[in-house]
Amino acid sequence: MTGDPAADSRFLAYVLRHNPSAIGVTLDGAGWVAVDVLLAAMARHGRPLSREALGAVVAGGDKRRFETSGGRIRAMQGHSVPVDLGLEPLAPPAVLFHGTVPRFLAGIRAHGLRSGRRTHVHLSADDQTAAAVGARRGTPVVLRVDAAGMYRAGQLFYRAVNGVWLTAEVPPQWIVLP
Ligand code: HQG
Repeated sequence: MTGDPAADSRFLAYVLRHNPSAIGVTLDGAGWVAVDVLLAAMARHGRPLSREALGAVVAGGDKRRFETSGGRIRAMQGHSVPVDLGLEPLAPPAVLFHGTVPRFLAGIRAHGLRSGRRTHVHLSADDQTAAAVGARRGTPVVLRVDAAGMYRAGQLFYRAVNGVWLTAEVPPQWIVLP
């Protein structure tokens, strides 16, 4: 690996959310893989990572993406491979935020927020976090979502360990668009 925690974190996110077979590992139904198995597979695929470097990635800088338990590791959220994270549905705050960019607004107006290749739409508890999510792609636009209304209408919400809110989709009527 690079020894650069940000780059290591991005590569591990790719493996543990989207493509474990890229380094020949398999996730269990909840997204876990043994740390020993993961590190051996990384070394075999020309991306050796020390336990210490993995610890730095898990501790995270500005990004906490992974959790460890009983010698295993998984991504906390963001998967496209089907996993059951075992999160309990939870009542959301009245308003949640979604950061996006202007070029997606027409699609969002027409279809609402869709999870795309991920298993869930990602929502933030505050507008600054949502702005940072949108800024990954350009000038951010922050949308407000009537989470309380959706919840009353029966839609399920989950909160990942790192605080990201997850829901299957957000139909357009629950979104305040600019
Ligand atoms: C947009 C990062 C057109 C949506 C962040 C978004 C986050 C639509 C993009 C996490 C649409 C999907 C997730 C529609 C949604 N028409 N565009 N109907 N519905 N979109 O990356 O929320 O670095 O899958 O607005 O911190 O940007 O990965 O989701 O722009 O928590 O750890 O389609 O990724 O974390 O993009 O980001 P994504 P996201 P990590």
